[in-house]
Amino acid sequence: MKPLIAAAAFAAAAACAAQKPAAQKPAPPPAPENVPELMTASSGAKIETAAAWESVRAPELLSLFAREEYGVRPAAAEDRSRTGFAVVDEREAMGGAAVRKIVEITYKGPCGELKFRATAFIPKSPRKVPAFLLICNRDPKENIDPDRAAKSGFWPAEEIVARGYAAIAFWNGDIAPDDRKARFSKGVFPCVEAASARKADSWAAISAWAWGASRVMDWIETEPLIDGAHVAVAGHSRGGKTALWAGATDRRFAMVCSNNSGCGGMKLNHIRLPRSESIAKITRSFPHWFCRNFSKYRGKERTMPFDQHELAALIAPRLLAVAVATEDHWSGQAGQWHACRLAGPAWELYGKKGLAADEPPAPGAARQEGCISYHVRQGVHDLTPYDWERYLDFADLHGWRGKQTTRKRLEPPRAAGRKNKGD
Ligand code: GTR
Repeated sequence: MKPLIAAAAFAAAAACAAQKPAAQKPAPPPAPENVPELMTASSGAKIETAAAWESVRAPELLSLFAREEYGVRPAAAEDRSRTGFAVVDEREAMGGAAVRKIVEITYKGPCGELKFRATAFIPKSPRKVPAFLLICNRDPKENIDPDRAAKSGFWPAEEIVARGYAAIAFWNGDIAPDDRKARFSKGVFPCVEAASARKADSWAAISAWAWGASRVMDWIETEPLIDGAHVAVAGHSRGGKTALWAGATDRRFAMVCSNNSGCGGMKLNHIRLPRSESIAKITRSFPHWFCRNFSKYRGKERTMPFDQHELAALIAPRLLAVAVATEDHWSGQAGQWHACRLAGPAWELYGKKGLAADEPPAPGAARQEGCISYHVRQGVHDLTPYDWERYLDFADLHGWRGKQTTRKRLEPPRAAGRKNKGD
């Protein structure tokens, strides 16, 4: 550009900028409306103690979410005697910083058999280590490569290991395809029952993926290098919805990390957030994620009898870490904040605090003093090393590395193919 033209262009741009109104503070998000009462049982009884929560309210909420949203798992899927596992490969990895174990999990269902694998990088340590289990919903070759030829910020396994935690991952597609066309004809579903047996409340993909996380946990519990009492289940987006359901249905997970989980995850429905995903949109685009019953609530977000703060409450008194991103409006950030806030009374029954703040933290900051960690990342819908750092900080803050039980000695890696106890 010639200097004269450049100067003219600059002057025009400056004039334009001068005409623009001063940047306005975004309007505060709307308040939730008509939110179902967390601490009132369906009988009308008020829930005032942890005992009443555990014997009455939590079980009824769990069955409500199963029947109306994620689907009920058939008894044959829950039958632990049908699952076995074997460490099929074990070797030193990450330049000697970790032991890598590849575990093959076998489920022998009434109608067929499913095999899938999980990869674990376990830091070398004189003590058992806490762990993060990622439900990976992205391309496994690029994101959870067991050989580490491909590395991704979605699962920074080296960094997780360097912080003293085992990094474990499996691919959701190995359990049930994330494919609306295949629906329930592949993966674990046909191993359990015939498609003709499906009902309006039958389990769907999110429930199947969460089931996969629990089967990996079956192995983790027996693994001598890992502290099974300190295992977090983590997931992003559809994986975040899955991590929440895994934590609600399986209390062995001591922490749930819900990353940008949005609608059907941590987003409250009883709030008007027009830029975010609705139940109508999600059930039309992803009919294979939820049970058929969930479609009943299309357009009924503000009147439906349950909501996602009650799902968050099912994690109490354990740890829950929720992350949103500034540009991820589709996930309804304000709805995620309110769901966490409204879940607080469940932790209070145990003399604990849920969120330790009255307002969402500024982008780049995290609130982690309570049992619910909440952070806002600058940027788009994603799971990044920044998010992982916050999850690891939260576990550190709650003493996960200090709470390990001492192990006598670090066992040398076993030969490949050697079977584990649970086969
Ligand atoms: C979107 C979907 C969201 C979210 C996301 C993802 O298309 O609308 O609910 O789950 O996919 O999983 O990345």
